[in-house]
Amino acid sequence: MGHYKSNVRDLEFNLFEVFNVQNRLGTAPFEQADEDTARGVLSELNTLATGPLAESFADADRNPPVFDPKTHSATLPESFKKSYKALWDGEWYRLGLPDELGGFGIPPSVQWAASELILGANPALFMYMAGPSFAMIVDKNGTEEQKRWAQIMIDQAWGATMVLTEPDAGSDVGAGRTKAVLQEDGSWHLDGVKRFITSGDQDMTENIMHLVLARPEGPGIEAKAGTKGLSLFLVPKFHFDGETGARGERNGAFVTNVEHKMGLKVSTTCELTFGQHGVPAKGWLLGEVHDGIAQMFQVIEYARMMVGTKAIATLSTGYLNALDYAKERVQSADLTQMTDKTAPRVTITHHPDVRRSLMLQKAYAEGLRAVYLYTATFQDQIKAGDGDVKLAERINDLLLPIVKGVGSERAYEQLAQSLQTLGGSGFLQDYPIEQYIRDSKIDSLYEGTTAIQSLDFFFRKIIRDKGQALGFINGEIQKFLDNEGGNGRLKEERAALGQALQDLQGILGAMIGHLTSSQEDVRNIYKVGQNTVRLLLAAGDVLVGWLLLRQAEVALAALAGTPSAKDRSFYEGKVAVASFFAKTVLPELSSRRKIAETIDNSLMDVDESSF
Ligand code: ST9
Ligand code: FAD
Repeated sequence: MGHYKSNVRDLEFNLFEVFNVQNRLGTAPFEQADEDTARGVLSELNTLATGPLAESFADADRNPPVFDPKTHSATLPESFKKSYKALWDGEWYRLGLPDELGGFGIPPSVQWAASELILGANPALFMYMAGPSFAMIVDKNGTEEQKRWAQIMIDQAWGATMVLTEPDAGSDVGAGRTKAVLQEDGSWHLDGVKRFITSGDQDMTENIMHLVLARPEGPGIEAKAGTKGLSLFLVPKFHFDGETGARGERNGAFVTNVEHKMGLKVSTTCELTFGQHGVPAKGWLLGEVHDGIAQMFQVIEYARMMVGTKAIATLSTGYLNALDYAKERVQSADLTQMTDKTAPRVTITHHPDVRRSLMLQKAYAEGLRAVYLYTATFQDQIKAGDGDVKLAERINDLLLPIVKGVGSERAYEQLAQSLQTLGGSGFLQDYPIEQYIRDSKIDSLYEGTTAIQSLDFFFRKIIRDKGQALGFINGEIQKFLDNEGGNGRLKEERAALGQALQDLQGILGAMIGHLTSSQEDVRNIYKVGQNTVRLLLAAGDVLVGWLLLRQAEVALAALAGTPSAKDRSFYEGKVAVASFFAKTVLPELSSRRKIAETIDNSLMDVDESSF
């Protein structure tokens, strides 16, 4: 048995019993796929993920890529290359592609469910497979010639990177200094150093297309500060024939370092130096327009969804590994017999605290899975073009920082609980959880740290949106609260959700008050800044609580029928976890609200020397 424990039953439950994505299947633009096709995709990919993809997970961690500074090249472990080949040969890169570029024609919700299987088994594989997805962005924004390049990127299985970060420009992308100087032939020469570039080099693909943000310089080009002064350039590792893709001379973008990291070691994190090794780093402006940050955000939106799904996938396998261990591990007597030294020893699942911890892991693993799949249903709507697409876009935008920010924070926190379930054994490399923790820490850092997600959530997705998307979600939760579904069995839980929703509104209300009052006293904005992560996590908990209760309602209806014994356990687990979360986590929002409402600026008054 490999390390990866998937949960296809829960994926299918979400897709076909809760969100009913089958209603869109079989009709344009998803006419190629029906429910059986979607189930078939999950089943086939699950076999691959739990087998050949998971196989190299530990080996590639213990034998990470080797960097040769003389040739500027990184060599990946053979075991990992074998897994990558299995993934590529199965043509799974087609999952996210539109029909015209050779996609499978399945909706995003099914794509992301399928992606969870790859991301849980061996996440770096997914990242190295970014070429076709990034080609999609090149195709969407590119000139006719660049659209042809996009097809070449897919057909010839190229790698691709997103290149924003510099030593002095991390969260603050607009501080980037790498420049691009216009040449007479219409191309650009890039000059500068980027760092932390994922998949910057590897020895699995013929070529790599770097999507690089740089500051354009040339006659008639107005220099603008910040992100709005950045343009997006296509910079290949090797020059190529624009018609056939045949590889030419080496371009002047060289990897000059590969970082040594805490986890996710097989994913190369590279320093990428442009135009400083005697060869010009030639690039081409994407779409011939200076609109770099907006174009790059098309990539970032995919990548943020991916990072959240990765974190949640890892938490799920962490929980399931912990659960299996707990069912086998015998230790101590039942608490009711604690004074009887001769009492039989029991499996640790009998101990209330182990149960508490396992149920909390289950709540976040399954609740957050529901959050990312719920988000993906709006991507389905956008792709299908039905209903109020503009609103669906706003809702997707609102939910992305929750998928990414809350997904990564809660996954890392709960994975520590998964490890704890194994006692000292969890600390050993005999079990995968220590690697899960190391590999998933990055998820709260890259693609915008949690603080950045929380600022995005409050300022852009709520305030700038004038609360339209939030109003929709609020309305959906309120509808659920007003509904009598669940045989009256979820009354207490509904009340807890209702209170949590009010508390969330209270947190937001306090922050809006502070924002408004900052017009009189600018320092009041600090009170907002102290609360943005609190708001993001609280919103995540309300969403998790609501979606778990929606699932419980579906489960209760199924239990009223004649489910199989296996399904009965599954559905009873759904009711139990929803109830547990509503009663033990949602009440915490009241104290978080109190903190938000009474916040002052004393924190900001503490002198740095007193920290
Ligand atoms: C990184 C990569 O960390 C890590 C992993 C790489 C893995 C690669 C592989 C991925 C594979 C994925 C494939 C998916 C496959 C799918 C297949 C499916 C099966 N939304 O607020 P302003 C734009 S990379 C949209 O003034 P500042 C917008 O154009 C490094 N757009 O910002 C806006 O203009 P306007 C990641 C947004 O103060 C303009 O920016 N680094 C959004 O100038 C300016 O906005 C980071 O993420 C948004 N949410 O700059 C940096 N926000 O307002 C984090 C902004 O007119 N830092 N725009 O619309 C930030 O995000 C900062 O907030 C900042 C601030 C840089 C945006
Ligand atoms: P900083 O921006 O210096 O942040 C330090 C701390 O300050 C953080 O806690 C942050 O939350 C906080 N902070 C900063 N600004 C604010 C603020 N305004 N308000 C509140 N708190 C704030 N980049 C790419 O371009 N391409 C890649 O492929 C890529 N892959 C990566 C892979 C790995 C393994 C790593 C480690 C990084 C990768 N990155 C990549 C870079 C990544 O996106 C950045 O590390 C990230 O955006 C944070 O930037 P920073 O590390 O400079 O931290």
